Amino acid sequence: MTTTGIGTGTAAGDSSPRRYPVQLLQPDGRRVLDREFRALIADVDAEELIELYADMVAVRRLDTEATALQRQGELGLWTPSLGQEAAQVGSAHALGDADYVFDAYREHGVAYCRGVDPGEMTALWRGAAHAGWDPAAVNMTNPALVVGSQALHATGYAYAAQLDGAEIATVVYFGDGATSQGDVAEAMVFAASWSAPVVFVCVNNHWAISAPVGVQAAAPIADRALGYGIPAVRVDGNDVLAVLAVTRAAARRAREGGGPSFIEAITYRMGPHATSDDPTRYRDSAEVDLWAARDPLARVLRLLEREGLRTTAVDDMVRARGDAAAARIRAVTLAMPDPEPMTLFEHVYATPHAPLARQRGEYARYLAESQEVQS
Ligand SMILES: Cc1ncc(C[n+]2csc(CCOP(=O)(O)OP(=O)(O)O)c2C)c(N)n1
Ligand SMILES: [Mg+2]
Repeated sequence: MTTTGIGTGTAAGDSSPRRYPVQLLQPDGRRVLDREFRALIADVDAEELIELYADMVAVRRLDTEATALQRQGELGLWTPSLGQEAAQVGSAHALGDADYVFDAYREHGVAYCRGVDPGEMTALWRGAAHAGWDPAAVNMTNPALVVGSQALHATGYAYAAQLDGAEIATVVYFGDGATSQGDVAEAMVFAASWSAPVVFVCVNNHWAISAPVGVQAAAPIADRALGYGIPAVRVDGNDVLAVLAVTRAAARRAREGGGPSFIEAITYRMGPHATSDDPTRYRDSAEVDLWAARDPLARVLRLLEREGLRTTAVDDMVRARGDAAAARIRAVTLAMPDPEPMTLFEHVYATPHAPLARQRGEYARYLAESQEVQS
């Protein structure tokens, strides 16, 4: 039996995941020669490394731009992904088009890598639509704002895919705080019992709004998965290569009928929980500084420099990709038409729904009255 589980071990009887997270790239850009996991990224050549870096930079740029759009009054809310780019880009690069992603509300980087147009990411946060993109076009759901609910949706989807004979992985992202939700626990019970091909990616960014991870878990979160009979691994979530490696292993396991896996990606939310939050009220700046030194983008750049891959052409390409993402998200957001207020009630239920019909009537009367007052 292995201690890391994913890829080689079976679930039942595995001892706990190894305590230290898998790491293939140190903060100073030096590679870690981990025997078990480096083999999983042996094919990642110079071109792919540069791609990973360019995507991470683009994701940071579009996230910064969206945060600015919110500050300028163009979005109601935004959930920054600053600091979590490696966890998102590394895991997304491990997936194929046929795989399916269920996200929470911070996975803008995963969406970008799935091919979601940056311009489609803001409709929800502007209040201009119930959803921003067509999930079927990219095999990725729109953000789930009910914490942990997507773990159940993903497990059901994975189980259905298995019944259909589809050899795909279904990947679900949720936070450290979400692991305290019954939905996540129930999803893991179901996934283990039915051997559903789902990859649980717990993005442990150390905070659930103002609650530190220590109040969600007295022991490593990954340990919990073993209690359900699901192999688990902890990974340095700021290391794009390590995240790519462990997600590849878990996704392959799912596609090959090996059942569920659990990944705990240890990272840090560098920004506020959302643009409505002020983290200086509950966390120490020394902690933020500590994590700034582990910046996921800086370490890939150092690797590129160490391996002689950073050229002016690479810098130009990376900058251009970031600029394009930022320009796109801004232009589409500003051009987004305000919806007709009554369309709020459309596409909520497929069948007639009495309470919704009552609310629609009340809102129509309210709009009519407010128009009379204005005229
Ligand atoms: C069921 C439910 N309970 C509470 C909330 C309010 N809420 C929104 S985000 C959040 C914290 C979630 O933290 P975590 O799972 O660690 O994800 P992160 O925001 O750090 O990415 C809470 C409590 C909610 N949206 N849904
Ligand atoms: Mg969190």
